[in-house]
Amino acid sequence: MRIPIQEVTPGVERAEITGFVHELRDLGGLSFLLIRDRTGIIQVTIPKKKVPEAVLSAVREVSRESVVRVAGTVKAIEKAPGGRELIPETFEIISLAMSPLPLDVVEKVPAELDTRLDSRFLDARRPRVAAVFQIRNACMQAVYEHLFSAGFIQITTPKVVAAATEGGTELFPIAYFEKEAFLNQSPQLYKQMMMGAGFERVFEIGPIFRAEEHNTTKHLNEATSIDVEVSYADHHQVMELLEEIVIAAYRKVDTTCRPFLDLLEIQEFQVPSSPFPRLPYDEAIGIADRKIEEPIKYGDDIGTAAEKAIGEEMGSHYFIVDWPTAIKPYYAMPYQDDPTVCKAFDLMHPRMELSSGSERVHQYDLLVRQIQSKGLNPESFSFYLTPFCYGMPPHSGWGLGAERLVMTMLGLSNIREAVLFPRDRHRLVP
Ligand code: AMO
Repeated sequence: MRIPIQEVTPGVERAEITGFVHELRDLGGLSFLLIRDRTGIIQVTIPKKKVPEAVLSAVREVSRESVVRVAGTVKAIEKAPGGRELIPETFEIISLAMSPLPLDVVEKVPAELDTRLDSRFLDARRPRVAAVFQIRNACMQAVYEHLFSAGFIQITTPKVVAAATEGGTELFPIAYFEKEAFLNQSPQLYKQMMMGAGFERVFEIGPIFRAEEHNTTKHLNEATSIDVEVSYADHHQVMELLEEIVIAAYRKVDTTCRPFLDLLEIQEFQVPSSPFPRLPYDEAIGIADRKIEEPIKYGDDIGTAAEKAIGEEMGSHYFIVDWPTAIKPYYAMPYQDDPTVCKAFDLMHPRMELSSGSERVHQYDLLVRQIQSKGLNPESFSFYLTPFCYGMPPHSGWGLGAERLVMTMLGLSNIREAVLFPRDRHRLVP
């Protein structure tokens, strides 16, 4: 019976393993193969005079990255990876790999990201690449655990929709029978409607689609958003929840992903500590104004240069709070004493924005006015607005980009490294 390579320890007598041929070396009387499965690598040593002829002919035929099954005796040997080797009695080629490979899995030949993404299935066989996705998995596990244990209900909302969420731009139109339809930018309207349904605490982890034209290292056209909405909570309370979730993800990686962090050569992995500073928007603009060349003033969006300058000053995770109402979406709740400022926040990593959220407008009349003030037509939002007429609890929430969380956590230079099959301006395949 096949066992994971990691479980073949020097104390085991016999083992059967399956995996990919990582490396092949022929030294005359001896052949060495490294076999890799998702748990590790083992050396298979073939003393040509001592193994059956069938083993020898299979080894002569096999190529790198073929899938094989090997069974034999285990010997402790210091020099081999894991301090053991396998001497085969049987060697079966399950699936022969063609040569040459489109991509070198052992990374002796460096490859451009584009080439790697074209052959992602091979790229992801690289332990260092697989490590990123193991870590992403640990992050998502931490998020699920935290939300489920806090009593959240996971929901699934439509990705094919009739209207924009965040305003009229950045939408992908799709063919939907005889109707006009789009890919959803955010579950925003649906998660808010579920507050109207009395669910009180919902979350959704799913794709969001943004038709951003520019190709950057931190934008995808299809991203994964961790979306949360909470009734009877104000913006402070959901900021605390967001902080806890980010810390829970870091902590999970810190405690369960050491070998993967080692593969990525991340020696110093720091779990951020709470509370994250709350930096008012006007102070953030002040910092940017002092540090960057291009002019920036109150009411402007915080662009990449400003984001970088403020991030350098802050040094670790922080929130930008109290945004001008004019530059946040219509659903963000204005302060009563100064409606030009709203209860919206962005969670920032020093490198970039990770999340935005707010306390929401839950009063029908105010919401309609805010939609109009953004130059949008309330009629196209009637399905969303109706629940606000029949008893809507006050509520708050946020959306956190899963890829940006992983990218900033691991110091990846390009967001595409944190997605298996990224979608960008030029990439629709694989
Ligand atoms: P926002 O549009 O700021 O807010 O998106 C929330 C978070 O999602 C991630 N994100 C992206 N990641 C990669 N590529 C993209 N093109 C991209 N767009 C967004 C970011 C961002 O911070 N409805 C609100 C959330 C809310 O208020 O609940 C929203 O969608 O990490």
